[in-house]
Amino acid sequence: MLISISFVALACQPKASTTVAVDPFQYIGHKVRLSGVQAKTISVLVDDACLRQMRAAKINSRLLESIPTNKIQLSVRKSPIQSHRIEVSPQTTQLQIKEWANEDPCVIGVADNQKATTQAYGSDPLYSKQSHLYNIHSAEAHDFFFDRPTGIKKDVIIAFIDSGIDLQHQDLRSQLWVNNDELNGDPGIDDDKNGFIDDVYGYNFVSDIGDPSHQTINDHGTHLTGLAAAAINNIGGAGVIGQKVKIMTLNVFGKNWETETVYIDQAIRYAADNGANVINISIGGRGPSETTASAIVYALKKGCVITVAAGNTKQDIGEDFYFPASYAPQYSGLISVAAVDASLNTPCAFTNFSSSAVKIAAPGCDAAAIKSGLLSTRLGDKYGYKSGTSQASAIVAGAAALVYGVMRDSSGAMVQPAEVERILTNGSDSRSALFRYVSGGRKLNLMGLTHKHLLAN
Ligand SMILES: [Ca+2]
Ligand SMILES: [Ca+2]
Repeated sequence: MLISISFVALACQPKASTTVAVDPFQYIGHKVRLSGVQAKTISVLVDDACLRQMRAAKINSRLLESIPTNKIQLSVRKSPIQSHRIEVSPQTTQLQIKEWANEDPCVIGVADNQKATTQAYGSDPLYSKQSHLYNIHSAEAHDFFFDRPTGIKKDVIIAFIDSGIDLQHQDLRSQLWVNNDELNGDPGIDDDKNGFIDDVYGYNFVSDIGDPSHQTINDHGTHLTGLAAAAINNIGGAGVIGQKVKIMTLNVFGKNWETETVYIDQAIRYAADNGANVINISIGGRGPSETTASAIVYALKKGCVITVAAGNTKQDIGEDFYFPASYAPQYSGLISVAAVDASLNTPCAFTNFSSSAVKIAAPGCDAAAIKSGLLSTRLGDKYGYKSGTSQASAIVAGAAALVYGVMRDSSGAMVQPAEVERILTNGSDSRSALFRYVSGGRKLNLMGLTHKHLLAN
């Protein structure tokens, strides 16, 4: 019995190292915690019992006079101390609030009334494992792109020129671009007369069929699509732009594991002609293709931003031509992307590089993750890890869509791809460890786009 009592007593003894939670106002003694920035509202901490006594004695509190009386519900709440909101006005300046707070016995303290954003962003169960989203400060930037009056209002269309997609994937189904004329039209007929039969969700240029689904187990396209645009706040993971986005799938591999540039050309022109705003090409090869360059120019002139993977062959693409990324310096709006580690911010071991021909870097591997990959959607309604400059490019495609959407919906003017490139690169971090790999050592940072006021407010 004694023993058990002593145990209980011991358990209740705070250890020497235990941290006691300290109320900043009660223990440190500074009543006023205002940063001095022009906040429109201030949070006032009030001792309700004190205020009740003051009121009973008909003593006025100068500070609390600025709060409507019915807003202060004395003694109905459990906590004897409550925060109240005061609006700063020409009559109630920060200086006055400071003075009044110091002289008022019922006011325990005043502090900035800070903005906070909903943490519902990234409520997707796999979100916490998507290190690349943390790396680019996706959650912090969410409010800027979606929750302000100047945020994105209409869907931005991203075309993926790739190996296809899992059209049934639960995290992608809601994100598909749909050609309604074909959806509601007749099978075997080119209902919208765009030159392609049954192109409901995109097209398969190799097999010449409307269905762009994967025809091999190479689910490269599904992984990239999820990185850029998986639906947010549902199941699975989230894309860089998880809402206000539609995915057009342009399959240029068909049943093969390799493709030819002619299919890429066709797909680029299809995207430009059928409303894509951003085109991602996470494909690479050795030689130049002037027909592809021509298609690129066509799409850029039609207002499409194009993101391309720098390649995974550890080469300097400013010295040795790599298709199509080495075209990037010639065309503003054609954005070549190298890969960095999402946890370490160092170049991924495989990444191509160039201080002149690579325009930006983004997460493409993660030393701390399974297979050093990034977590995204996979064929068969699954999720899994893959790495590559392909992945980095898809992430920049998502970021380009965010920038494009804000520019288009806040100005109403036609968005110039060169402007999107300028904003993405100027808003990026500059890292000296990346100077040899990327022009300016630039690494994608969505918060940089908001902090540097690159986009219209
Ligand atoms: Ca058609
Ligand atoms: Ca999701």
